[in-house]
Amino acid sequence: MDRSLQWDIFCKVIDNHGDIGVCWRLSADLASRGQKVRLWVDDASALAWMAPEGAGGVTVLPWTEPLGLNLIRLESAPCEVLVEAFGCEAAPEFLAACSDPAMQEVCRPVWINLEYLSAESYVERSHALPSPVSHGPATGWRKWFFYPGFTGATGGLLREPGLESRQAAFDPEAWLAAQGIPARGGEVAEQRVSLFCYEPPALATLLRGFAQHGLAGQPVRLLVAAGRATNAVKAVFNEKTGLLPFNGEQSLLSISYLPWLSQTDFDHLLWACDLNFVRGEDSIVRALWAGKPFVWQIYPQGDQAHLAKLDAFLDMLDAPSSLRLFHAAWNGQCGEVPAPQPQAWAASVEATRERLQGQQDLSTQLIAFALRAASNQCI
Ligand code: TRH
Repeated sequence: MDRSLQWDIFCKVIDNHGDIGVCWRLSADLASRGQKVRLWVDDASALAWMAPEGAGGVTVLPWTEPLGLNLIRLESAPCEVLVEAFGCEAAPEFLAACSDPAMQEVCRPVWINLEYLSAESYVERSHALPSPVSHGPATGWRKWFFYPGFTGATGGLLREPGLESRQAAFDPEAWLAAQGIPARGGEVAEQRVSLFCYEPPALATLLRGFAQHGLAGQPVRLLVAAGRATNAVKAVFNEKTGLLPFNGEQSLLSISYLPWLSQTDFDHLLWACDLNFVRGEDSIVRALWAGKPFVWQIYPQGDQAHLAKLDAFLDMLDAPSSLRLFHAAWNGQCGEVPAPQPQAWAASVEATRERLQGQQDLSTQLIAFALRAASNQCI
């Protein structure tokens, strides 16, 4: 890219880790491509484990109300691209400062609303559309709606340069040993399964199945993510329904509980496993890039809108019927929980990954879009 822009990304943490997860990944990716990024976030606590080393070129600032002294930063480096993540509305005093000729003498920033990820068809129709702003200090400006997505007519997916070569050079055994995870021993090699989920109703059945039958007959090492996934698994074992059948010595299931990992190590986890259970918006994309069979627990919405989103995603994946059936059970749409069949699921994941790798990634598209729009705004 030929010009470095000053980006201001606004992020409100609603719940879980997807908001800050996506915003951090985007900020770090933009900065690695020579862009300057200020990330304004109302709760940065998760960054302590997600990105303990920070990233050169990214300044994290507290999104307090009002924004206070940090606004002064605009004087020396005016905002050129304003990104509101997931429909959050940037602070009005920030907009006021951007429209104040004393602070922002160059030109008004390109204003982008970065939307949620979906494979639904409305995404192509809505991507990159402008909307006039009709109230507040920025009345008369334009806001652009930028949709990530899975086709060439969308904004694409976050994919850092060099991701593929890092994955090709990755040594899973060394990484797992460094995490204190026992090597695949025994006569029959263990299948490694990662688990990042909310509280799926099918969890107890899945665990029982692993304990009794393993995964395709092989023993299972379950690597459980910190937080809700760990609590959900422990809750299954703590149930007062009596001893669960998989507590016996014959169990084919071994469990390792993980600490919070950095985003980089979270990728390593997905690369090291034979089957990945992921959830939400960011980890589904990482599971795609990992290229291993996966199951997605979609973030549930009150109006059930997530079910159409899940269907569209499975269509995009060209998922075989056993994978669709498993998703229905895992996302609480039906009671019967079939056994996971990663071997039958691998081909659709690999084909999708290859197709998506041929698509322009989100940061490349965002930068090109912002540069184009910025040159028009200054005319
Ligand atoms: O945490 P999530 O469920 O976030 C959700 C969803 O994004 C949902 O769509 C959104 O509407 C809601 O937030 C507000 O799942 P997600 O999106 O995968 O985010 C988790 C992030 O945490 C991701 O960036 C990976 C990161 N992570 C680590 O870095 N280390 C870890 O150990 C774990 C478990 C996760």
